[in-house]
Amino acid sequence: MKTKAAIAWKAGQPLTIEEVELGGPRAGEVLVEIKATGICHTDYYTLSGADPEGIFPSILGHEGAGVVVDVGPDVKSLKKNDHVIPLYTPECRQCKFCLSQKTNLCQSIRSTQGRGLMPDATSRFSIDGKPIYHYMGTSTFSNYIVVPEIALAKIREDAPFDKVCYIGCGVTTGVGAVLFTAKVEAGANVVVFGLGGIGLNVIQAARMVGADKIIGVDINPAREAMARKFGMTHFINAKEVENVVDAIIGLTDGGADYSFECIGNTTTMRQALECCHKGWGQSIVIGVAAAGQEISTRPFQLVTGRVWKGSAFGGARGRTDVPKIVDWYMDGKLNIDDLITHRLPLERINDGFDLMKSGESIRSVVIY
Ligand code: NAD
Ligand code: DAO
Ligand code: ZN
Repeated sequence: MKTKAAIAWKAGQPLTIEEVELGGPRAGEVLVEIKATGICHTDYYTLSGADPEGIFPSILGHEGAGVVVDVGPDVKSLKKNDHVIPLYTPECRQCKFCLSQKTNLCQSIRSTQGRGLMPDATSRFSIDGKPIYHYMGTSTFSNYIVVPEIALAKIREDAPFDKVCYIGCGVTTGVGAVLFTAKVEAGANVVVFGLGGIGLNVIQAARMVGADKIIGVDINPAREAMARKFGMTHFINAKEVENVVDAIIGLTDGGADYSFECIGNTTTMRQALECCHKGWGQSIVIGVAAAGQEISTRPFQLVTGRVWKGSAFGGARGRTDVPKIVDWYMDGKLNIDDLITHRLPLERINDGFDLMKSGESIRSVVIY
């Protein structure tokens, strides 16, 4: 069949809208009509050329929601017309990683996904017979996609696609980091570095679990009002204080119980660790730093009880946890609507990237 998609031909070039040939679902695969997709910082990271795993030409996008159109042989858990969110972190429930119950990093299709291919090592997308590569196993900048069954979360049918698509990455990454990775408890002091599409979701989850102080750090003062609306109690403009770590220690009687780095900057990663309370403070790295960068701190920071952790997709097991997060949104426990600042047709997807780069948008959503 044919599908309309935004193609990334080369790093650093705008996407172009094209008609693409899409092969049908094979064994264990599902054809999905994408109804809406968010544009995330990570799509920009790959498009910019900074991502060592970036492959071109490809169809980017990993934050979508849509409807099952067809299923291939052996698909058991999904049927035509089911509503789904594609998962860049699948959940096979059979691999060593899934069975460990210690991680959400299912590895069953990791090697082919990282090469822009389906599990049988071929691409379903082509133009004039030449392959166009998949991205993060999702490629939601295409109106129709083929995805392995294990990379789809089935969600309730009354959830609006143009809102819950954001659960495909940003919401789950921020909320999950608080609930599943850090397991923040009521009364804790929390610090969030970076008040963008991820950091604001960390803030709303910290409020949801009953955190005491929720301190936001950013260099963009325009982010303060939105962050306060989501639960931030104190704001630090990193450009206006002499020492961010000292400012946080002063506000928290010795340091944060939990900090979250939601920028992707190795300097703020160090600050996020060192602002944690001696003896127990935990710092969670969410931001993705540019290829080749390294983090550092004095080892005594760890000897004296601070803990450095990372979180991918919020530690969420996609098929199990994403439907629950959709329920929390539908029950009014999470605010997604106010974070979606712009809505665009696919033809204007490059404007969405510009809005992100200028800091004007929190989330732009493409509606098919
Ligand atoms: P964003 O651009 O929306 O937000 C980043 C925020 O950081 C902005 O408000 C910006 O003003 C602020 N900022 C930039 N430099 C700063 C500095 N030096 N000090 C303080 N604030 C600063 O980005 P986002 O969509 O929220 O993504 C944040 C990071 O999370 C990115 O690196 C992204 O790739 C990563 N990410 C990780 C995962 C994961 O699973 N770990 C998932 C999605 C995104
Ligand atoms: O299992 O080795 C692996 C890779 C897991 C990918 C997790 C990606 C999380 C960070 C990238 C940001 C996604 C938008
Ligand atoms: Zn697995």
